[in-house]
Amino acid sequence: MTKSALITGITGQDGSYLSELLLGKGYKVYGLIRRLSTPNLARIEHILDQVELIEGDLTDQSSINNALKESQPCEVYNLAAQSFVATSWNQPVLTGDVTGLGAVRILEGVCHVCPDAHFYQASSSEMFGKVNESPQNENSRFYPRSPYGFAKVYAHWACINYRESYGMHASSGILFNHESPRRGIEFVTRKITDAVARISLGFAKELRLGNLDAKRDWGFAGDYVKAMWLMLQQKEPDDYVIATGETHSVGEFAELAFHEAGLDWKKYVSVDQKFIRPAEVNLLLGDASKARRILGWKPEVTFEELVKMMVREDLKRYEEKRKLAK
Ligand code: NAP
Ligand code: G4F
Repeated sequence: MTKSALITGITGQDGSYLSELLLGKGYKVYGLIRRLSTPNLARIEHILDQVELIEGDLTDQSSINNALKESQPCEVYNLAAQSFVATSWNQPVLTGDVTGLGAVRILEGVCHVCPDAHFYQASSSEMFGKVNESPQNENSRFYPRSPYGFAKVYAHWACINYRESYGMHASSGILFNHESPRRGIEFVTRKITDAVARISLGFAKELRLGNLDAKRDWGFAGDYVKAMWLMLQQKEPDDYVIATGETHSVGEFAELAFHEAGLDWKKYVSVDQKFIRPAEVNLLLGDASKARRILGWKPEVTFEELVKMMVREDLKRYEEKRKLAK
């Protein structure tokens, strides 16, 4: 029998990679999309004829219930969120509504409409925040440092609570930062690789960043969606840290990205106070040994390969733009 999956956040970075993965496995893929004045379908344009899109919003319970009724999914992946940490200080209530309560709305819907469906919650290493141990694993303390972080903690505990209260097959992936050429341009990795391409081709002269010393455990999004799927194939639901086990500073990322284009980063990068956050997560480093042991998951793309992949894709994009402009 053909398996079906509903993905919230299908138009986002992870939603697009997960759709490709599930289609490759023969799934019928449904995606929840919100109404926008201009559709945001660029990341799934190449598979639009293979997925079914259902209009709905994480802030609207009835549209979620309708999407679940229409898709009758075997698996539900809740990837939708206001996912940009910096914005969460400006829009804390919206972030709480979408990123926190949105998860509860989906859990409620699944619980009533399709209680046997396996559920995935996109939890985040931002929940560890001000870390008390390194590396962080599934038992490390949560100390969120932003409205995004505390909304994710709420959603994470909701997922555990629905599992324990109603026996739902609900799992959380505590994913550390994962990037790709499809990463939103506001996140630091893509902001850097986009700027490298623009500077290298003469479209820009400088790059302004915030905290260059913050350290992140950066992996490749294409590897991380495989872990999401693996979690829902297990007999028992559970929570898993997904990470590479390596950490690098923002400065190191910038140095390598500029180097890939033959440029010295120090000549172009400056610090702008505008990008310094009210509270910072200084260091993230994940221990994914549980995922390796139980799911058989491990990252395949290295940090260096990830940086190269992102720089090359951005260079290609701007080179094509330049050709078209001629
Ligand atoms: P992303 O690219 O920002 O995508 C977010 C998705 O959520 C988009 O499809 C967006 O739709 C949708 N969305 C936002 N508000 C919505 C609403 N009110 N109703 C319905 N959909 C809404 O995020 P991502 O990087 O793919 O991350 C996927 C999930 O993993 C997120 O929950 C994120 O918080 C979490 N996470 C990400 C990372 C990471 O490093 N990438 C790490 C840990 C956890 P539009 O296209 O219409 O805006
Ligand atoms: O790329 P970022 O904006 O990602 P952040 O805050 O780590 O959040 C991402 O990863 C989380 C997982 O840990 C996800 F849950 C979340 O949804 C999102 O995908 O910032 C990374 C670091 C921060 O320390 C930030 O202060 O880079 C630092 N940074 C320095 N200059 C900057 C900049 N970040 C951004 N976005 N822009 C800058 O100019």
